[in-house]
Amino acid sequence: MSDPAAAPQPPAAEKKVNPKQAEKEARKAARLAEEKAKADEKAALLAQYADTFGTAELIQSLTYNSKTYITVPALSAALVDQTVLVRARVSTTRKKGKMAFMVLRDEHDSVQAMAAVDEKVPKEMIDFIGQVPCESIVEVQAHVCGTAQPITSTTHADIELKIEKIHVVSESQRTLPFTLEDATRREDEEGVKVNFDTRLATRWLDMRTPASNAIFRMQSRVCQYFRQYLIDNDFCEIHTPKIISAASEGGANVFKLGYFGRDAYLAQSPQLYKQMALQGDIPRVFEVGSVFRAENSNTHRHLTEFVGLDVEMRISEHYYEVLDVAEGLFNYMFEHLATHTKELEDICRQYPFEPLVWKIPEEKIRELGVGVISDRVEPTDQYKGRVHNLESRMLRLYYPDCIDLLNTVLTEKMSHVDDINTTNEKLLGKLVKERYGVDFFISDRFPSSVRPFYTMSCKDDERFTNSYDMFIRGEEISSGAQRIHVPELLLERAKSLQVDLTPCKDYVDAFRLGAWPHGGFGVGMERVVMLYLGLGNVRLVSMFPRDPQRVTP
Ligand code: AMO
Repeated sequence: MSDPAAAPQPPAAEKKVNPKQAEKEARKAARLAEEKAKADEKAALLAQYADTFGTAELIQSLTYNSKTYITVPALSAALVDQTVLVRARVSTTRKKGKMAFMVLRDEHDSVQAMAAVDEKVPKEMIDFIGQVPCESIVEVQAHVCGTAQPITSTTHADIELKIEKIHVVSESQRTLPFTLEDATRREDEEGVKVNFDTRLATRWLDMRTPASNAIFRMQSRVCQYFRQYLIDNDFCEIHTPKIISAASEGGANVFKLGYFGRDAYLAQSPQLYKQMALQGDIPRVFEVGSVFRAENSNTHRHLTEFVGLDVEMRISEHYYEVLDVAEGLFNYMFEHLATHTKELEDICRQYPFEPLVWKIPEEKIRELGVGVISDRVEPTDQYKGRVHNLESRMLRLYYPDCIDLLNTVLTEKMSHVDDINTTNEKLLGKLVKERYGVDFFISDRFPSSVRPFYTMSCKDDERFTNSYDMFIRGEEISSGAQRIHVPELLLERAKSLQVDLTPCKDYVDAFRLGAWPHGGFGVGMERVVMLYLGLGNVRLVSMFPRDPQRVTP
């Protein structure tokens, strides 16, 4: 067959030139050439100013300690008339005639920066400043000036920066997913509000709002004070595995993973391991670590991954020894958290809340006949309210008495061994606040039916256990108990609750080589932060929350 491509082609017809078309093309070419010339001229001009303004050279570890920076928070009137080098975020920028203004911010603080055309500042620099996208990071060399009138829109009211040089270190996208102004608005304020999912999708932007930023600083403090108090009280920090071979809390709420051809699970709590650690002769242990719960609970207080603050310790005689530590710990934590007034104000401005009351007023103790355990004063209070001592004054109520208190308002009365649901828990918190004036309380002697297999029963009544929960503003933040340290008793109790301990043989065996009597508790870190701050959703205090609907970002 012949190749059609190789076949001789007829000569191409002479192309007719359309004079109108040619003229149009020539005009276009001239326009493009003119534009290019202008761009080249501008580029040449900008290159000439490269040292004064423009895009900063990529930071790539070429120099080291070659410049001295000052942060926006560290600026002050003491620096007036000095030249400073600041790297900060651009909050706003605006050009006004031959002048340009910017608000630069970093952390809690902001400062006004300005430039005006003069012999050192070309008009091009004013244009440049006017078009830097908000949220970009810039590096500014500036002269610090005092202000004649206080500047009310920035935290530094008495100083202003006169920009000498400005370079963009990292330019922000011009369109933001939301404005910080909108995301800072209180629920009851007029104006646009930002949907919470939208905020979570760009958490790094949301965290630039004062309240969100302060929440994560408070979260850090909660962990810091937790650690500090326990270390000061002879506790030793431990790290238990998060990949384990059997469910730690029993039940079905456990994430299963493939593990080299067999099944493994994500730890639902460090429970079994913190107890085993004690049997290795460390008398008091604690852990701050991730905890995983495969609970399909789409509520304001459930996460599938949260931070567990866990404590376990030897006891000599009574689980009250653990509660005394818990009280000391929370008292220390709350007292120290209250000192962070700047953060608390930032949070309160967007999410108004009442400060937490965790100590019963002394007059209430006398008036109600609240018992004082350390002074062996028995309660005459109708609900047998007790405190450890007159200094700590944190309320303890037996579970059955909580039911009695609830029954004063419930139409459908509960029995002493019924489980208190979330709604009634809230109601109980309200009743306790009304009667005892506190937002924090401990309830002890929970019914056996609602506690895990490792919980020690009450000697006087097997229907109840040596266990407790702690509540803030009517919501659980912690639970714990005296544990069973006798293997046979542990197996017996597990059997009666239909929990198979075969996969936890090592745990049971840990009590066969001489076991210390012990107890402890586990605290949900996010719950503490949320409820201390009176917030309505645990996702506000979890930086990148994990719930049944969310595994990104
Ligand atoms: P518990 O299961 O009650 O007890 O958990 C202890 C505390 O952890 C918090 N918490 C949660 N926080 C966020 N999302 C969740 N899904 C979630 N589930 C629980 C609560 C709770 O009080 N091993 C025992 C503790 C112990 O006895 O030491 C345990 O894990 O604040």
